[in-house]
Amino acid sequence: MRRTTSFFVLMTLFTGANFLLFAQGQKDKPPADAETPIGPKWWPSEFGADDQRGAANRQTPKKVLEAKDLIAEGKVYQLGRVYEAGMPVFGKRHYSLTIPGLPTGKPMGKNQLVHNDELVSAEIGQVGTQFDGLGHIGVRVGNDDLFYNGFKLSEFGTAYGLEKLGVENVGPFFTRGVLLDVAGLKGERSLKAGYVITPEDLQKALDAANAEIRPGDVVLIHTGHGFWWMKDNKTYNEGEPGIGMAAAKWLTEKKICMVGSDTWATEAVPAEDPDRPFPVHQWLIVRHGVYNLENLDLGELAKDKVYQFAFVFSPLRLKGATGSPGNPIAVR
Ligand code: UVW
Repeated sequence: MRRTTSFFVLMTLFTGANFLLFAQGQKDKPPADAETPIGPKWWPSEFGADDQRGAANRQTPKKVLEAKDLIAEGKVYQLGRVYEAGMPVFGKRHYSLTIPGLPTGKPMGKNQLVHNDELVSAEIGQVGTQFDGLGHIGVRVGNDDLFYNGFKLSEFGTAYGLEKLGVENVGPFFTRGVLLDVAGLKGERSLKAGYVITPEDLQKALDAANAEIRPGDVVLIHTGHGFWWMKDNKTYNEGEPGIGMAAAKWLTEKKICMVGSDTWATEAVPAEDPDRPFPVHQWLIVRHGVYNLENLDLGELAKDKVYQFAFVFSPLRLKGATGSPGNPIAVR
């Protein structure tokens, strides 16, 4: 009798635990009758039905002055990676720089001036340190690919660039930056690939930094995964630690303008739900117009425990492009 009772108690606990795990996995999934594969429609944007700048609208003169107040020593940190052949890239993207002719321009005039020009071929906004613009990520809904503000790719996409949401619309960022050192918090050099950073991790890192996040800030997340960049590109590319959906929601509730990380996607890979790749990209970029800055070098900032700083980055004004390369800086 006692054995039978224990069996039922165990079965009940097992079923209950399974249900909880299932419920946890399901909670971020849109219901089967949702309007789109990522839930209810997300437009018009809070910045207006015609808006093309998303959270860049949170860049104001006030943010510049708040950022200026964080500069105490004048020390500048370069957060951009070197663009070079052989750097890790996503999928079949490529990067090549050549200098045809060498010198490209043969001697000119009595002063015999020579010059070199490089020819770069790459998915220029989507390799190396890269700023994901609002034309980068969308959602297929029926026969349409819908982007930020519900704009349809069929109406703004051309073979020579995007006629809406191009990165030339974004403008510069000069704002408060906050570093959340989750690797440091966990006492690890680098978090494991697939580790899903939670809101609790972010809150603890924020508390440890004795910092706060304000609307219009840029939040950079140090996972330590950048350690592998150009040391072991296979490991770097195979997967990565990063934020999950709950942490993404935590960030967008704070009305930040951009999140970035020392990884190639900022979000956990493999994703929490294997049937839903890169859901955080869609949450940030498509639904909220919040930008994503990838493949950053955050090692020095983390080593020096610089948790609040002035963040400066001006995406290249590449008309119709999906993103921008560049060298963002942190100044303290
Ligand atoms: C994709 O484009 C899927 O990823 P990323 O923005 O990380 O390059």
